[in-house]
Amino acid sequence: MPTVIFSSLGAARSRFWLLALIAITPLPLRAQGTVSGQVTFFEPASSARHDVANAVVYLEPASRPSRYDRPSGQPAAMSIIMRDHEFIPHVQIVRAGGSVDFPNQDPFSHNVFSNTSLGAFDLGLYRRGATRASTFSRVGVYAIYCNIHSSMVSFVVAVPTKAFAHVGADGRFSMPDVPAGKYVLHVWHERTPEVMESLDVPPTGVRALSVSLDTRGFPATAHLNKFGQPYPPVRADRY
Ligand SMILES: [Cu+2]
Repeated sequence: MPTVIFSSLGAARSRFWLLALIAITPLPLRAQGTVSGQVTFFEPASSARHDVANAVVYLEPASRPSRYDRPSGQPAAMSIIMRDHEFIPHVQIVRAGGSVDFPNQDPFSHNVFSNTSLGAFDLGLYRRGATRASTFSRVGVYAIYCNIHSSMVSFVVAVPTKAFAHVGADGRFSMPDVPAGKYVLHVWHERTPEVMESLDVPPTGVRALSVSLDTRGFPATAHLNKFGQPYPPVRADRY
């Protein structure tokens, strides 16, 4: 009865794989809920900039990072494209330790550098079609510029958690599947000091958080080039 033998072997194998699958499937350690809310600016209407979508929110675990917060598997490939003399997107979020590609899609050369104390880097000057990458090991905000074009500005926000979100154009944000626990809520925007608030997340999550960012003290100063000098005046005959 070879057929019977084979089918029972097959059934046994199926059971084995089913049990193996159950054994390796990570079960949620804690109940998870959504943390959502709204970011608004506290600023005079006359100078309102309507750039709340450049804000970033994330939840830093108040104690040691849990299994939930540790990076697992291949990190997502993040990019900031250089096109039309701009870094796109203006703000990118990456898990700390992850890297970001900077492809140049303009028909002329760009540079990518950061002078941040978190980890300064300079990717050099490179042409259309070329891509270089940088790794963002430490948690924090990295201001990134091009040494040729002073108008090119972007920010990489390296976060220590899976719970992060870009804020929408209406100021709303939502972070799903956040395990219950104690966190520090970080809200960052380039025109304000970073806001940090303790937040207890119950198993049902937290809705309708409200965060107001005070942009009134924002110093509108020009950034320096990679040598720490002011940019030379732009010449019309040069890219
Ligand atoms: Cu450039």
